[in-house]
Amino acid sequence: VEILPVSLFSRLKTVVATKQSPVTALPAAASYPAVPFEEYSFSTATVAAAVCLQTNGFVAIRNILDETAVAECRDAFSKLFGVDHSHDGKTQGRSLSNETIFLKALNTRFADAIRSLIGNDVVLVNEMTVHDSMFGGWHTDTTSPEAKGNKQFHLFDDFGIYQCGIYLQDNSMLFGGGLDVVPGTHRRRDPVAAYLEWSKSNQKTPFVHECGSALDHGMSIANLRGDLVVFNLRVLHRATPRALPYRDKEDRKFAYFFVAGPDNKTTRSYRSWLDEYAELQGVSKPSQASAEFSDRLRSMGLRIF
Ligand SMILES: O=C(O)CCC(=O)C(=O)O
Repeated sequence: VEILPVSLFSRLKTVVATKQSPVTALPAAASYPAVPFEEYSFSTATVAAAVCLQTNGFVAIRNILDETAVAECRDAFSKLFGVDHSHDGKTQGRSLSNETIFLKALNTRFADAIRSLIGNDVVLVNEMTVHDSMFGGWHTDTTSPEAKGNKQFHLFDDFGIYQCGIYLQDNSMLFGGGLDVVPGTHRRRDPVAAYLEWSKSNQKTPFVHECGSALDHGMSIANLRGDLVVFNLRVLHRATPRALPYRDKEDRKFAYFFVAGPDNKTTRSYRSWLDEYAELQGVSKPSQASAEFSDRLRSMGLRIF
């Protein structure tokens, strides 16, 4: 199967996204059909994979890291977070002191996949994290710019900023380890933002729970160790929950998350929002990348932004 050529990619973008349309935020739908495994899981980022991402808001690409790389990364994660896996979730953003762990995942297979899916001008936003045993509930990643920052950049039809998660274990019903999504919700109203808007409006009518029907249709993505899962920041998602304590260190959930988008006005607006939000929260922004980090990205035709 062929890798998406640039010319095809631009055509696809024209067909699927056209010009910036007026702000859209459809209400929750009555139902959200589950996407079969064969339709969201790809061995390479083909045209069909890019269409899946645009249509459903997510896609999985197999084996971005091979077994040796996964084992090395798992080892580096347990050194970074500590060998004891009985604690609650921990996360770290990129900083000068932990950069080497991020470099382990940044290979040409990853770079080629995100270029094919997002576009040749793709940039990595300076928002990348490593997670250990994080099991957050249903949410979108654009609630805060909408509800706290009053931003609208993510509400246009052609919004295309993504989380690129690399999972270091198989997703399992027992121990989690991957992502649940509600397909197609990246084109729908963010239920949490809708609720926050309602709660500020002093309305006398009760809030109509937009989430309800959506969450009945959540599905787990069957990712394996080393797979990349790319999902639109607007799609309703959660970490696949864990039902049981880990049996041993191999069940422990480790994952990378890189935010990536095209080098355009929307991605710049999102990047400014991240700076604004960090200031609002009184946290310091991630530091500049080292020369080694930037060089590695450059060697793969990527940039940090
Ligand atoms: O841990 C996961 O699999 C989900 C991560 C997540 O919800 C996020 O990055 O927003």
